[in-house]
Amino acid sequence: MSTQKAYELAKELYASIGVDTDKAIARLKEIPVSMHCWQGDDVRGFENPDGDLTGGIQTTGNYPGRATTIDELRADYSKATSLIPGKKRINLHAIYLDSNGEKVDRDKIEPKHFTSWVQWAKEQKIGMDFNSSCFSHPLSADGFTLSHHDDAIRAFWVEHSIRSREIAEYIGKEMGEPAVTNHWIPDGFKDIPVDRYGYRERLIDSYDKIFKNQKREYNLNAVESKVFGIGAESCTITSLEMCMGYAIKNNLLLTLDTGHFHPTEVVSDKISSALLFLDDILLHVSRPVRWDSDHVVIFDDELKAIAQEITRRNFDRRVHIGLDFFDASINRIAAWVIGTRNMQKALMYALLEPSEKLIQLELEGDYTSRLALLEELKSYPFAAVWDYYCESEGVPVRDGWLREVKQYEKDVLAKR
Ligand code: RNT
Ligand code: ZN
Repeated sequence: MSTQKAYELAKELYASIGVDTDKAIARLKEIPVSMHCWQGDDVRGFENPDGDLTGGIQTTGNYPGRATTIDELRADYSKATSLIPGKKRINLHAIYLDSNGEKVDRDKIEPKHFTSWVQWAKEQKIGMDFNSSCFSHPLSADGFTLSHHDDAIRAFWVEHSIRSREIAEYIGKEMGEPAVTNHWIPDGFKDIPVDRYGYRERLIDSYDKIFKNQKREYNLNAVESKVFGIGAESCTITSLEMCMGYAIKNNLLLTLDTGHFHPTEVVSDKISSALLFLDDILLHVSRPVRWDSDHVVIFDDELKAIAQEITRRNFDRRVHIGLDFFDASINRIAAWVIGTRNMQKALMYALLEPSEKLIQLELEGDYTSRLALLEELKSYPFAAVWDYYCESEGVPVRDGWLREVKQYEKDVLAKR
């Protein structure tokens, strides 16, 4: 059956429960997903690509064909985006600077190191987001950056973070829409600390210096919480309370990473609370497997629940969707395509709900109908709508994209 024909049937069926599939598609088209650059090269960047990845995060696997130059990363990234419908944004870390081979330390980075990225993003017709990089550096080797007890080291990371914020403001100004900049730090203790307060007090002092004079018209700053890291199992300085408290008080965004909580906690339950106190939040959609393992995002119940929390109450603009996974054991372009398309698929699934009707049933206390409808919706033909959307966006339908990735692997990746 043609994709078009399947869509017509699905459209009719959804219309019978009051869902307009054309409207759902139009809305999905406008929801950007920020695709992280770091899936393409195992979080190495171009400042010191042969250095170790530190900061309590880890990529495992050695699938061949990793991008090792800016040109390779850009080529791989645009191969991936050519297979993904809708609006995309590239999420860059500061260590992906283009310095023409010159060694530029973190406290010396400038907008000029990112002009070629801006140019490229414009050509690609994608948005841009940014991140400070407070890891994989000799001055973060003992596990502390913005909360460091050594004033000189702390000042180094404050300077790096201020420059990152300013670069992001330059990017937002150039691109004509604000960038979203995430500030994640690895700071934490392997063993039980005695002065948690002191470290957190210093972190606040650093944050105050970094965000003073922030220009929200060009860039939105976000602080990312985390429950633990490798080597920081007993205490992370950026706990949820720290980041949420600071964000509320200082008009920042809170970053909720799906891998940064205890295994039975879910981000889908946190979005509504955060949005009652904050204008915007940033998501790092990932897939933790027993720990913050950063597996590729799959189409699971929690992903759908996150999408539903966004769409049911029309938080499309207040929730900035970023992805954060890094799997080096499979084709990296496929990883991007699978994870990003799954995020969009989950949004499509959520947009095809009769949300108002469900909310009404809940208010009436008719939990029987609420459960019945939610369960029946699971076997409605949402895939026919998704396929039609892909076709109308000019990207491969269903697994058609895989052939292209395999071909690219043969033609390009295998020759690296
Ligand atoms: C680490 C955080 C952070 C990083 C990226 C590279 O635990 O999730 O977001 O994954 O910034
Ligand atoms: Zn993250």
